[in-house]
Amino acid sequence: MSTIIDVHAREILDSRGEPTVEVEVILDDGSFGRASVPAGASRGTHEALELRDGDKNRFGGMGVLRAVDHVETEISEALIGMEATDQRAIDAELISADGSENKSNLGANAILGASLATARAAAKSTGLSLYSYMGGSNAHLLPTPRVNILNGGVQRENKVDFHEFMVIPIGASSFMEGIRWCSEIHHVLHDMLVDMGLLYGVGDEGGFTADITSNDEAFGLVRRACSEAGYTLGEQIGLAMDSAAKAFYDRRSHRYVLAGEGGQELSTSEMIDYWEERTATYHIISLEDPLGEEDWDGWVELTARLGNRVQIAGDDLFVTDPVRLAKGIRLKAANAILIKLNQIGTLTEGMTAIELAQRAGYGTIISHRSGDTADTTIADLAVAMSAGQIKAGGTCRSECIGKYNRLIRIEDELGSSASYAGAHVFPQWR
Ligand code: 2PG
Ligand code: MG
Repeated sequence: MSTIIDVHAREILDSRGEPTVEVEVILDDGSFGRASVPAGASRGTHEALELRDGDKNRFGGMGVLRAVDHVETEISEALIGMEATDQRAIDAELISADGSENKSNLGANAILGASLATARAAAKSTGLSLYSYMGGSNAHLLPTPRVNILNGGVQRENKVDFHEFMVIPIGASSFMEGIRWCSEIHHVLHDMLVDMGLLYGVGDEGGFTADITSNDEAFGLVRRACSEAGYTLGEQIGLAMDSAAKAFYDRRSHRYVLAGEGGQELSTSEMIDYWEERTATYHIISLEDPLGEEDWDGWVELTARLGNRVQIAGDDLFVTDPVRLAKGIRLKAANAILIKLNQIGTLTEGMTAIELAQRAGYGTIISHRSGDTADTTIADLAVAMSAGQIKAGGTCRSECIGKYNRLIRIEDELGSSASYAGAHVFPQWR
């Protein structure tokens, strides 16, 4: 048993060079925990509030000094003296110190930093690896990664409507083998794009950005990269999409407007037809945010039509919120959820969302954000909760690689006790 004796915070930079919150927690036995908080760019409307200073003279208004100050005052006062291993009590205290619906008083960035730094200090104090501290002695399941390979959507410099094209090594026998396959495909796609004169560079999540003029061209390039790398689509590799449909949904006309389809404007049912066709043609085994975040009827229809063969994951739809997830479960909207701790603000609430999803038979995907840091907590969380899937960006850029490397180390540490989730977490597809 060790109590918190000190809580500190500072502003550091994230992978986009924007400021973010880093928190350090010290316990009376000398244990130390540090955590930093990521930031999204394509965000759900219902996410918890990320507190920014708005002072245009610093970081163009993106500074987080107010959040840092909240950690050093209100949060520190609330947590000092508390037992660090009592994570539920810690998080309950953080939620009550904030007192708002969406963490808007102290800021979800301040709160999450404190929540995770406490978990890290507590794990240190117990002498356990973070995943086994959070998940117990049976934590052994390495997640199947969904690895970003090509970017479009709001980050695009091209006509590709969809935010992320991902490859999933369903047929690998270990996490390490799976990540190797993805890295090989990444390099093949790189060379293809260079040869074709299409490469712009790498996007925020580690996938390539390229001079591509239609969505089908993008699907085709990814498919070709997989086969040129020597992998069979639908057997060894499945494709996954995060279309982040909010970005191309016109709220006034209720139409999906696709630049990469010659400007076509599709109704919800036509958008579902589109996904039905593309999932079959390109071996897409998982669709994330295929429809807008308030198109609940559309999600229900899509799940009824495709949900028996495709994983349908809500990110902006659910925003890691157990309340929105419960609505989805009731309506039979989607069959999987993205878990992003900063969408909800505490470790406990994130774990609650995971448990609720698992009890309802929904898949769980632990996810990074497009602005991230070297913090690798999500890798441990994926193993701790037997989540079965992780999304941490491409196989390049240190903030992405750090999470995959952490999983490589966990797999190594677990030795013969480790299992790889592989295709088992896609029951719809098998
Ligand atoms: C997503 C994420 C991560 P962002 O939409 O799933 O790729 O992007 O962090 O910008 O929301
Ligand atoms: Mg998403």
